[in-house]
Amino acid sequence: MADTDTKPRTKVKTKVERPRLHKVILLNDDYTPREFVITVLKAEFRMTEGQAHKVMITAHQRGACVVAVFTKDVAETKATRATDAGRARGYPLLFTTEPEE
Ligand code: TYC
Repeated sequence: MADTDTKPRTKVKTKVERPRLHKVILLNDDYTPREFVITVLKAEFRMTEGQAHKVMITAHQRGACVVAVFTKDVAETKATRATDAGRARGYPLLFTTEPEE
């Protein structure tokens, strides 16, 4: 029977998935000064003046703009910090997060 011996054919396949990324979204409002929005984008998201201006204008014109994508924790922390920076100055500036895809 040596010729007919078979080995088990079951293989354990480990599946590793990348963590889903989350978008940070800047929402427009009628009260926060444009310059302040740019200041927050530069401070919290390490943007250049030019990048921050482009994102601010896009949110201003279209109502919202994706700022960047991060892991869930980082996205939520940055959105909260940026929103709080506006609130500390009495502005209704709002950053939200949502999963990508
Ligand atoms: N709409 C604001 C104004 O006219 C500026 C602004 C832009 C506020 C983008 C929020 O996400 C924003 N002063």
